[in-house]
Amino acid sequence: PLNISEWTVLITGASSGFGEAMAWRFAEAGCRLVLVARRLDRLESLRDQLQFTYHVPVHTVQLDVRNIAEVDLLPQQLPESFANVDILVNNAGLALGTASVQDNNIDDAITMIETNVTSVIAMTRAFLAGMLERGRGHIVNISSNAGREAYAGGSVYCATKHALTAFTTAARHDLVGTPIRVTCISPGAAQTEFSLVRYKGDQSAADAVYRGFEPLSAEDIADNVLYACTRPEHVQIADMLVLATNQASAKNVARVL
Ligand code: NDP
Ligand code: 8X3
Repeated sequence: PLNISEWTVLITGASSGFGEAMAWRFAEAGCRLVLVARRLDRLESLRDQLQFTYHVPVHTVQLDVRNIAEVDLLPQQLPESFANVDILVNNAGLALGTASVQDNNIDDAITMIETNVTSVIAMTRAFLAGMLERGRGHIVNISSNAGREAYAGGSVYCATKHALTAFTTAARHDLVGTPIRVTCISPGAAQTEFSLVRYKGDQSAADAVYRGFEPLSAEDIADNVLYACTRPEHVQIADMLVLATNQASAKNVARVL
C-alpha cells in the first residue's frame, strides 16, 4: 500500500459522523490533518483527543463551506505547515426533510444544493491548483446511494448527490493526464447525525430509519476512504457503493432484527 504518513489531509464535515471517523483513521495512519466544519468546539475537542492519542499535527478551521469567498481564500490562509493539502475529502453534506416535490421548501433546497454541490466545486478548484503544482493529490467525494437512485421524498437530496457523482466522474476525466486520483464513495444507510439533521432534531424519527437492521457505522465508511487513499499510486478507486447487509437500495431495507 501507499504510505500516506507524510501526507496532509483536509476533511470537511469533521465535527461528526463520517468526517470525525475519518479523522481518527487518518491520524492513526500518521497524517497531518486539517479539520473543517461550523462547530468549532467539536473540532477543537476532536483535535485534542487526536493529538493526545496519535501525536499528529491537527489544524481546525471553522468554516461554513457554503461561503465560497472563504473557501477560495482557504488554501492561502492555512498555516504554512498545513497548506500543502494532498488529500481533500469533500464530506460535509446534508439532507433536509422528506418533502414530496409539490411541497419542497426552497430554503432547504438551496441549503442542500450549496452544501452538497456548490461547495464541492469550489473546494476542489481551490485545492487542485496546489496538487497539480506538486504533482500529487487525491480528491475523495462522499456521495451516496442517493447519487445512484432516486426515491420518493428525496427529490432535492437525490438530485444533489446525482450532481456530485457526475461532477466527480467529470473531474476524473479532466484529470486523467495527471497524477491526481479522484474517488467517489457512495454509502448506504449509516447511523450518524445524518437523520437527526434530516428530521430537524426529531430523535424518534431519526431512530426509526435504522430500526430492525444493522446499519453501516461511520467507521465502516472511514475504512473505505482509507482503503482508497492507500492503494498504490497506479490504482485509482473510482467508485464504491457500500450498503448495509440487509439493504439492497435506499428504500429496500429488510428489518429482520
Ligand atoms: P453528520 O450529520 O453526522 O455529519 C455531517 C457533517 O457535515 C458535520 O460535520 C457538519 O458539521 C458538516 N456540515 C454540514 N453542513 C456544513 C456546512 N455548511 N459547512 C461546513 N460543514 C458542514 O452526517 P454524515 O457523517 O452521515 O454525513 C457526511 C456525508 O455523508 C454527507 O455528505 C452525507 O450526505 C453523506 N452520506 C450520509 C449517509 C448516511 O446514511 N449517514 C449515507 C450516504 C451519504 P457542522 O454542522 O459542525 O458544520
Ligand atoms: C443518505 C442515504 O438513502 O437515506 O445519503 O438518502 S439515503
